[in-house]
Amino acid sequence: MMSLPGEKSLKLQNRGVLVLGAGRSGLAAARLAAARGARVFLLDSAPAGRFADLTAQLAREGIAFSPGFQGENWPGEAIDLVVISPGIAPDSPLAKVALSTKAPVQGELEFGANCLSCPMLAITGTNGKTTTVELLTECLRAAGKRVLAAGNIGVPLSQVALEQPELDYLVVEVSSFQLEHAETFHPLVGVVLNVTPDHLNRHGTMEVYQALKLKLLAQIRPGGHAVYHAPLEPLLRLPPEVTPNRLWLIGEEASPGGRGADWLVNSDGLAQLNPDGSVRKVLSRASLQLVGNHNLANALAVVAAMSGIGIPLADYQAAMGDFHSGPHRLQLVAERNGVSFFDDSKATDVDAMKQALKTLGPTRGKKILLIAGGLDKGCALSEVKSELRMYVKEIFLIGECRRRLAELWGGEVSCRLCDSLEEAVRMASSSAESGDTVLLSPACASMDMFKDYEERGERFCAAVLALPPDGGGIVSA
Ligand code: UMA
Repeated sequence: MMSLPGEKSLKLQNRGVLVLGAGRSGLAAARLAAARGARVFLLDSAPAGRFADLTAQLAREGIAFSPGFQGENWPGEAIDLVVISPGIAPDSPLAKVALSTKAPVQGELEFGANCLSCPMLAITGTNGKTTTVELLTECLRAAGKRVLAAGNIGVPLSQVALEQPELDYLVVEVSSFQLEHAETFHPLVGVVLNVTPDHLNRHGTMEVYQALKLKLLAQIRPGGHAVYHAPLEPLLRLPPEVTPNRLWLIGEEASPGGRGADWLVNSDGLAQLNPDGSVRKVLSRASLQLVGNHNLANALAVVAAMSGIGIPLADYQAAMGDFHSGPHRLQLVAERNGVSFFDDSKATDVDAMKQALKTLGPTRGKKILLIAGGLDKGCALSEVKSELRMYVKEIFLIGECRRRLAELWGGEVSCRLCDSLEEAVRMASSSAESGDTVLLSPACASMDMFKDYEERGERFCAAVLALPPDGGGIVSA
């Protein structure tokens, strides 16, 4: 019997495939395995009622679905491969079911990738992944390449494999959850933008989280390119025949391991550092719509990745210049009586909040009224104290961890507790004076009060637009 993992085109005919989790990834993986002739079993621990007509629909597709599965052992037929959804934590009962089968386990991303033949450009990092994936996809498209974005951005790789579009490249957003099971995922280009504390409630320690992120670079295929934030260099061991592309950002002090970088964000914009130490300007800040050094670092990663695969800047420069980051990422929602309202609901960890304060703060002074809080993901929430002290006038706290945040941050800036996001918007707006900025940048997950960060951002925008117009009224951005 051949071994399944790692084969580029998995032969699944008549194999027993157990798929864990019936969300977007699990459903796509189950359908892909079924389409390739496997006997497919799909488990989910959520109650059957949540899946309405799905069980009958899946049965018609030849997939045996068991919702409400609460066991820790697989009681059924022989299994050759387990495919696990990213949301299933290693200590959960369903992960134990995987072990009980004794079959190899692949993450959904890995499984989907093994059923695809196009080269993959994979991007991970704590913050900026989605923006970078979108920007790289746009730039490739502008350069005439057939390309799609997939992975953590919302489209499972199994779905792409099922639809088999003709592609020159697939740009893949990769999360730390997906990297837990990804041993046979070998991208052509791997990008690690940054690694700061996040998801520690799942991974336990920063060391585990960091090692997962860096695993992406260790798995780049020969002849490939590694793009990474230069200070990560001492922690890396790149495979032979992989070209390093180290990114260096303005304001960073010591050089990594005494060595230089290859690409820079400096005060002018994006630049390349030649081996002789000379600097070649690539793009000016003024030529980009993206704002903030963190976004310039994302653009720099794209330039490095494009250079790695041999696409010249001239082929995509206009697309890069026109690119705006997506909704809920430091987006100006409205201006009202001289007060600006920014939606940064995507900031679900403390580093993202720091970036928002560092982007808006220096030009606005200590004039930010910050709305923060939600579900604590185990981030080091005290690490933003100096930015709060420098740029924030008052904080309005929402969600499950609001009292703890008030204790942590109350020594730096005055904090007020709010019962809802709408109340926080009203309170911040009545405290604000002309020239101030009301910023939603929660540093926390949203699931205690909302479906996801998008719903939180939409509710923020609606609350801003519903504010009474007093005097000047609201000018929508
Ligand atoms: N489930 C169980 N048992 C468990 C946990 C979950 O049965 O112990 C079931 C749930 O009942 C549910 C299903 O598993 O029916 C959900 O699976 P999932 O959580 O893996 O979610 P998917 O819908 O498959 O979406 C996943 C990613 N979700 C997570 O990683 C949590 C999506 O990323 C991704 O877009 C999608 O695959 C396609 O690749 C979302 C995310 O929040 C955006 N990612 C995290 C982040 O960005 O911070 C990592």
